[in-house]
Amino acid sequence: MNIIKQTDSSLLALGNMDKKSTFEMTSQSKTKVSRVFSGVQPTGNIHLGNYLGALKQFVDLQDGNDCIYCIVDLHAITLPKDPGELRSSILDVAALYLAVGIDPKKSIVFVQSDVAGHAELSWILMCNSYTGELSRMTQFKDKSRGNESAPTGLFAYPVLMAADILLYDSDVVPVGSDQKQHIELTRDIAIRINNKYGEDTFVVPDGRFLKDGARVMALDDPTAKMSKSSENPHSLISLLDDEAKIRKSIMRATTDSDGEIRFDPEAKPGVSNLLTIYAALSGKTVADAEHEWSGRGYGDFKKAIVEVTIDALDPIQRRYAQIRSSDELVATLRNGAERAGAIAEKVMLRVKDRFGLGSAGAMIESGM
Ligand code: AQP
Repeated sequence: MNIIKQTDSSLLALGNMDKKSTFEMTSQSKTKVSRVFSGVQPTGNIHLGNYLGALKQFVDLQDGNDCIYCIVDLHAITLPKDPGELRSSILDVAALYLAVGIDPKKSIVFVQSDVAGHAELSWILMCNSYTGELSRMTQFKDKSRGNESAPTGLFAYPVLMAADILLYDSDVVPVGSDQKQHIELTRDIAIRINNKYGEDTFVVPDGRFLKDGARVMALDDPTAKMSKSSENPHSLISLLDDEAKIRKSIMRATTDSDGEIRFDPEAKPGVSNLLTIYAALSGKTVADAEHEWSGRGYGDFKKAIVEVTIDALDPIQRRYAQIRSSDELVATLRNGAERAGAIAEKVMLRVKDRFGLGSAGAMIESGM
């Protein structure tokens, strides 16, 4: 994996600096620090899929890496969203980030629309991506199905996601496996632009997907992924669900009629999904969980999943309640936006220079 850091540059110092050194990235193979970037949409309460596929990775990666975690509110408006609900969801997701263990002293936590570079870079990338490749994105196909007037933002949001990642010279992007196609697109766009405008225009990032938990399925339909926007509340477990809701959703989860607890996602998607959830929340491997429950009944298995889920979510919910009502939350986000904005500004200077955009390059060109 590339370990790439940028040289310091600022708009103020621009006129006095050599053009090349101002915008070049320098490879610092001495340092082991990787830049990590990821985000979650404030489109509703974070569920077990988001937690096990993405958030747990965010927390694990904090030590020894340079992590930036974003609440991607610009993505949340690709489908209509009530402004009051959006404001509240942004704070909910931010509080949940901190409650699961993201430490703002170690990681940058901020709201996407607080840093203008996301939208700005998105336009530049949009001009270097093709309608054909965007039409092939399965999430667009799923979300626009049957909608004759799907918003353009729904079509273009994978490019915004590419901008989110490339704006921070990110090396690693921890996500669930539903995002594989979008990470591939990000890499394709970065490589395409690097080939045209200079190899060091963008860092080409790698996706990071977990072996277990990368795709948690809906409890009512284990052939579809667990999703915030599901209409059936019992298809998911939100991190903020109370005990009664957790019990009800898990006890009524779809299984099958052969009564055998075995990991086989093709033949037994419901049971395999429950094994994945049980293993991830109890800190075991799926193989160990399968061994533990082999020959036993679905009823007892589901009761055990209820218990491990309640045990795992209880401390998160307690921390969440404290953080969500504290004044510190907004201060943390403001501070995060400043730190993220400083990194983004440097990358935008470099990218605009490569493309010949803006007055900064013109100032150098004219010797000012
Ligand atoms: N079911 C899942 N299993 C594992 N990982 C998942 N992720 C989402 N669903 C699962 C991962 O969570 C991170 C944040 O996702 P997001 O909120 O940005 O968008 P999403 O993937 O579209 O999630 P939802 O829950 O399905 O939201 P809606 O319904 O609003 O579209 C990502 O890393 C994602 O991979």
